[in-house]
Amino acid sequence: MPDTPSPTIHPAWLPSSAFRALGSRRVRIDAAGPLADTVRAEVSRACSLFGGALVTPEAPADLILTTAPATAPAAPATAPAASATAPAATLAASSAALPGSAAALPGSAAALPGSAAALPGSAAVPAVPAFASGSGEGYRLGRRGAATVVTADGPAGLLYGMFEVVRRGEAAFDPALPGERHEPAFGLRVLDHWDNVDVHPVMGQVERGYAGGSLFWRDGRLRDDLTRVGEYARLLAASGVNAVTVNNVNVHAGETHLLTDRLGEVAAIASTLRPYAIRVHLAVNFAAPVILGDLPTADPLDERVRRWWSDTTDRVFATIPDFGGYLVKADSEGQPGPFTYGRTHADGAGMLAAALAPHGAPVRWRAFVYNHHQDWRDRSTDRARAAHDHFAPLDGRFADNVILQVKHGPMDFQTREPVSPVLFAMPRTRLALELQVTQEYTGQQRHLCYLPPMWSGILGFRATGDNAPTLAAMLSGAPGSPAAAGSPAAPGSPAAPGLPAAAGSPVVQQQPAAAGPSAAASGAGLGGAASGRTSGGGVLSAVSNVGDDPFWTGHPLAQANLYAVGRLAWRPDRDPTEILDEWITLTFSDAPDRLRRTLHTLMDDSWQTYEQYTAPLGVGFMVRPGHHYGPDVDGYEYTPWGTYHFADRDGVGVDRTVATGTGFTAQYPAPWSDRYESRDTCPDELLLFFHHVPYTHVLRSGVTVIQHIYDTRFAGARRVAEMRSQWREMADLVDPAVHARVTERLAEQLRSAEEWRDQVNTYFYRKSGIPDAKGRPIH
Ligand code: GCV
Repeated sequence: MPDTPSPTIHPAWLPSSAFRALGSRRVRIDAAGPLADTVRAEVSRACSLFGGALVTPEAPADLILTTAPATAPAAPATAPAASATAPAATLAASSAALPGSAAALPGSAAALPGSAAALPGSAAVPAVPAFASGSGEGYRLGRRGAATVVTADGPAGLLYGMFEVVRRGEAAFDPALPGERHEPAFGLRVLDHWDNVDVHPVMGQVERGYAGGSLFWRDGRLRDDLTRVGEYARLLAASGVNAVTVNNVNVHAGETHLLTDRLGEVAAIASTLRPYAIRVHLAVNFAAPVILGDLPTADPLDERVRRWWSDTTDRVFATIPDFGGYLVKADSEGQPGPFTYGRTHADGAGMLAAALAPHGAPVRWRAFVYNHHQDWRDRSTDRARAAHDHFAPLDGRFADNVILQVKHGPMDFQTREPVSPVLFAMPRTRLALELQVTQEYTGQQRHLCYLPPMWSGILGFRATGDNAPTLAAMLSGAPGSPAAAGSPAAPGSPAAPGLPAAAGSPVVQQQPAAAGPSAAASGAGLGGAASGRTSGGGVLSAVSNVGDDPFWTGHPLAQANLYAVGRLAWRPDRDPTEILDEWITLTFSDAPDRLRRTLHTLMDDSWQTYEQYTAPLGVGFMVRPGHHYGPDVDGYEYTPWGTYHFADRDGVGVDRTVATGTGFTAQYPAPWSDRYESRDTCPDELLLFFHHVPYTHVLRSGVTVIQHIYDTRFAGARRVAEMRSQWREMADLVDPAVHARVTERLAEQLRSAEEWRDQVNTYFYRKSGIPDAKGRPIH
């Protein structure tokens, strides 16, 4: 069936108007190669709209985009101003380094970053894994004479620097623009798509997708028209993402063939993404040698199986020379894995790592492994413990190009969870943090829920004490980075509304005072060292929230979540409110103050609002089984999935203490093991995650657990009603289509919030028999 023509596609954070400042200037591009061509095309499109011009090296320029010679020393902070009219050396970037060009990429392993030669056999982890690092992504931004100059480390940096100029608008041309060095904190910034090629009978085209069909696949095959994929690449590059996984981690039978006979479809996507420096990754089926290879086994230690993976991987790279790597979900929720053969996950991952190593590419191996055949009566089995129990003992046994990808919390992308202890338990293993942009448990893009405040708390968590490095610094291999120096909040923070920041809790350390849009990225000047950051290490992955919906994300305001992932991957210590502000400026260019203020009012605290009317105090789930939308307090309580809240007539919560519970608290290093162990020091917002407490337990806020449940449910639903009225007032300031879609979503959010309020309140009223102290109606 041919693709149906798409309705007008929303430009998201790249409307033409965002290019006004750049497009009205004289712009010189001193670089060559495919990515420079992309930049040239962007600039010339902008200039044709706004009257500027691409100029020759001899002509005066307002903006110079140039690629620094690889061997050149960093320009000093106080470099004497050079004439903007002086011809800069036109640098033909080395084709071997051009991620934008398949043709330019040699098949030879030696020429690819992170080639096998660079992979030490030892288990010790170098600070910056070469294969995780996009090459030449950094750039310097500053003034030279009368011109603004972007001096990029390489072709990708040129692209990122150009988008930085777009973001800054007129401010990029301020004669007082300070010199700044920009580099991504995370080298690999990847969006994982849980897109199925064949429409799955239960999960549909996109598993946990809330924005229509897949951008890539439709009814069992690659879409005919990949224009939209190209637009997506452009948006992602402008936010700072550099890789995309094109299929679901649950790799079904049809999708397994993408690795071999359907590889051409993946190559077509790769070609479409490449002009924006985005590489493709593929989720692969551990049992592929059996399904595709006519082998009787997928045993990772069997020579035939290893050869099959090695030959197959060689063919992948022969077809897609800049292929990014594999992603694997093994022995999890029914997926095949090494346990079938009595092998470990280090054995399984090691087999794929060996196949990928000659090509300098990694396998991301997911740590989401747990028993989904539990019995709620068995209190000794705790799903929260599972990833640590499985993987921590394997630390040091993973090959050097294995990246263990860990969900941010120990359960499953709940609205509030502590940070997964696996992230601190494996110092000799490369680890990736996995976030979920698609709002599976956070309102499914029908509810407005701006997630970066949650992500900032995770990235800023200091596992071994208040002065320890942040998680972001640990993962990005930059303990001395600005990310390590100032932290936003820790897990369980910012404090949930109604809960004060507790003394001795992980809650809230302020951003460094100077954390303006460019503060931490700014060094004392232009020098790379001045930034204080060793960049390029580490991996930040996130499950995409995009589909073929005209607004990309179903809820137009959910675009902000997608935008923010890339921005946080560059600067994990950015204030989420600033990122939101930046997104507003781009998306609603020329937004009057009234609109900007209202968007902040609606979005800044929307995650906490969502938390207020859904499952309380970190206990999680309470959603309808299967699709996970809407309330069902006991929906998962007696199922085998291990997601229990254990509410009874006396109390609620999961006892995960060492003293009397599952012992999960011991998986954390001190001081968190101790803080979580005690009810007195456990942050209130995570209390029910770690403790089973009576309804009359008094929180730090001074109210009882039961009263907190009532108060926050009422407050959350009331807040959504206010949000709806506030948005109504914006009708004259917003594109009618956007206004209508958000209006419709807010109506559903209010209906759902009231349903949550009533179901949760009535459930706990009936269990506890304790009435609301304020006498409000409980339905
Ligand atoms: C892709 C949760 C989701 C599943 C998802 C799984 C995972 O369990 O509900 O849809 O599967 O996480 O992350 O693998």
